[in-house]
Amino acid sequence: MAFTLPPLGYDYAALEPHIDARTMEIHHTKHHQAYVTNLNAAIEKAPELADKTLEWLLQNLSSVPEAVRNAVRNNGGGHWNHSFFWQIIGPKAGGNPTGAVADAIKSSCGDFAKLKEQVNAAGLARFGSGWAWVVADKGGKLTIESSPNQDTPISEKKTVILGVDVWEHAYYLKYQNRRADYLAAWWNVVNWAEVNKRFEAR
Ligand code: MN3
Repeated sequence: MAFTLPPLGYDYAALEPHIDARTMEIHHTKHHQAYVTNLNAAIEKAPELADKTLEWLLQNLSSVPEAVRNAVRNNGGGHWNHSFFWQIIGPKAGGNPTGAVADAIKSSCGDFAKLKEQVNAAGLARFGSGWAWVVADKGGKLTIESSPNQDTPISEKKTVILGVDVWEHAYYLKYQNRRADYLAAWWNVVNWAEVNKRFEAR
C-alpha cells in the first residue's frame, strides 16, 4: 500500500495573512508530495518494507536496508512531519493555549510567552533547514527541541505536540530571509485544540 498525500483540511488561502496561499499550495502539492513520491520510490526498491507503517519505518531505521535508509529517513520524516504540521495549524486559530496543555505550559515553561520564546529561539538557532518541536513525556513535562533536515522526534519514540517547519520553503515567498518574522506570525495559526488533543493522548 503506497503512501499518499493527505488533504490539507482547509483552503490554501485559509491561513492568510500569516502564511500566504501560494506558499501553502507549493508546500503541500510540491514539497510534501515530493516526500511521499520519493518515499514510495524507496519502498519499491526494498519490497520487504511494503507492509510497514510510516511510524515503524522511522522508529526502526537501523533495520531499513542501507541502500534506501537515507531516502526513508529524509522522505519518511518529511511525510510524517508535514502530515503532522498541517494538523496542528489551521484557520481561525492562534490565541492562547487551552485545556490541559495550557497547564503543562505553565508548569514546564513558566508561561506561554516563555514557551514561545524557547520555540522561536530553537527555530532561529537551527542552521539551514529543520524543525523546532515541543515534545511531551508521559508525566506531562514539555521539552523544546530542534532537528535538522526532516529528522523527527518520532524516530526516538517521543510524543510531539507542536512543531514548526523552519525550512525556507515554509516562509521564503512572503518573509524572504526573515525567519524571525515568520516564526512570530506562525503562532497566529496554531490549532490549540489539536495540540491539546495530542497532549492528552500522550
Ligand atoms: Mn516543509
